[in-house]
Amino acid sequence: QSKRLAAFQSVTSHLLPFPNYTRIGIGSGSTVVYVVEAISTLLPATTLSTMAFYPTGAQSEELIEAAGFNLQYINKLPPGALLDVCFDGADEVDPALNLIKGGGACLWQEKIVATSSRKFVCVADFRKISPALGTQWTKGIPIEVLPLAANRVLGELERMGSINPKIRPGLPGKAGAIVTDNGMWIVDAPFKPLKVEGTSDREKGEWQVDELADALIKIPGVAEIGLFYGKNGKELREAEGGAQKPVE
Ligand code: DER
Repeated sequence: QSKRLAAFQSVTSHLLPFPNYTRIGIGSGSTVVYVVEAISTLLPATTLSTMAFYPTGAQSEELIEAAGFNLQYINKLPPGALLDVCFDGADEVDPALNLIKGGGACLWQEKIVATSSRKFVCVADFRKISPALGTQWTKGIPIEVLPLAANRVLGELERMGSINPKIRPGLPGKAGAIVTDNGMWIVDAPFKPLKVEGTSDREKGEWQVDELADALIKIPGVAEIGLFYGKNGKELREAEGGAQKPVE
């Protein structure tokens, strides 16, 4: 199982050798289930008892509790304090380790925890590797929006060249849109595959990843976007102690 192997490799490389780590971020999705299994399996109880685990949403919180780990919350951190490491999955990874995240609709808290960590470990098996974001993950860039503004955001996205952006519908049995852990909606915005290098051609709707990230976050009504470590990577590297780009 390639997700499980990737998870065990990541914990072996980025947590097992550092028993002095005390604050661990746990992402959302199916791969991170194996990360928690790997932590439970590989770390001795004495080490685990010295660690606190920080969730990125309801599923992540349940995972931490079910594993019997010490559950803590990011708002309890002293201002300026950082987590030692954060493990999370991704929907797509480009050659520069820019990520599309948000397939699980947890991107807002995921980005808060990821950018509050000294090191961000993206656990993604071969299926997520892509020559350009938007090539393999064609559902669109997940964007967390205020429900009131959702239609305004759709219009702005189309103006920016998004192809048929949509409000993410609820799952069977839930009429209406998906509601996130933060009471928001998700808009999925497909764009042409994103360039890592070069500049955008906005007329043609051909975007460079950092420039698109900067443009999307400015749309009124947008709370957070599911593009990680383009521009954010640069900001993270510059922030004191901020996480480097994803290491895996
Ligand atoms: O929503 C997210 O960003 C999650 O990390 C998720 O997309 C990862 O997906 P997975 O279930 O393939 O691990």
